[in-house]
Amino acid sequence: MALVSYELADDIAVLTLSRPEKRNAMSDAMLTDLAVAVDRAAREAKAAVLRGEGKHFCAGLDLAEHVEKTVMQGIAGSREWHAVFTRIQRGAIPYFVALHGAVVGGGLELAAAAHVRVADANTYFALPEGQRGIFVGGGGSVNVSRLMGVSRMMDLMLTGRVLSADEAERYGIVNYLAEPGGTFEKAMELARIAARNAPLSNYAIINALQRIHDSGYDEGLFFESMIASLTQVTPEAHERLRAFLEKKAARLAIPEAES
Ligand code: 1HE
Repeated sequence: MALVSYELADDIAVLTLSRPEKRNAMSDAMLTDLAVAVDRAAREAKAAVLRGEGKHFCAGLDLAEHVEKTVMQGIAGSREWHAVFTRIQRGAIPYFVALHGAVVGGGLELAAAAHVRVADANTYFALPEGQRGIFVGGGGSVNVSRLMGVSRMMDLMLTGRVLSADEAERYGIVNYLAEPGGTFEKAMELARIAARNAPLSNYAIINALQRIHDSGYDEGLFFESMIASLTQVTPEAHERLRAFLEKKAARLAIPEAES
């Protein structure tokens, strides 16, 4: 049985970490199953939702598999996480992650590789690598620090502090706080919205923005102009721009002002 189950619902791939008895701890076999599901989603879906079965999203690296490893085995394992998570982060479609319960260690690294994170009040976050005598290895030093900042990440790793969902929202980890138990529905709603975008726009958003941010000012602007032009010349863009001018496009959903 796959440790990551896969369903396709109206162009949305739903990937579920399915090892609840071990709190969805990421074993080598589960990482392999995740890669298979991610590659399938890239072929057939327009957006994806990632979630965890049971009480928690993910308890991080399967520590049972990592008691005795050589340095080279450790490096190879970490590079495998990077390879799979990169297929999410810089792949073909946007990922919305529905969080609940523990989002710990490698679980937070996985959530940080997705594009939009939804949590509820019962979700909590931690990086207990220091307590376990190890270090982040699933891209966290790059991706988690980008979201929350290096100083906050150091604090979490040094102290093992557990962040609440509210704090995680303030830290830039959480994009949306849903009703308790409602993170999957919220993530699906967001994925359906994104799936209606032009695929090339979505591809540019998930692949170009971070690269531009990482590059110099001049290179960033140059790169942006190329992508802007590339998206504009597609028939899909012509059709969408014309629909707006002919007043056939959906209007912006402007939030009502609070009285
Ligand atoms: C595990 C793991 C795991 C649970 N590897 N087996 N991650 C951590 O340091 C977090 C470790 N886990 C926990 O702190 C807790 O399990 C939770 C707070 C997430 C959940 O608590 P709870 O009470 O719901 O579950 P539990 O009773 O602690 O665990 C249930 C079973 O899952 C139990 O196994 P059992 O055979 O005794 O039933 C646990 O041993 C097992 N389990 N978490 C292996 N992580 C790429 S580098 C990334 C580096 C990291 O991720 S470091 C952080 C690792």
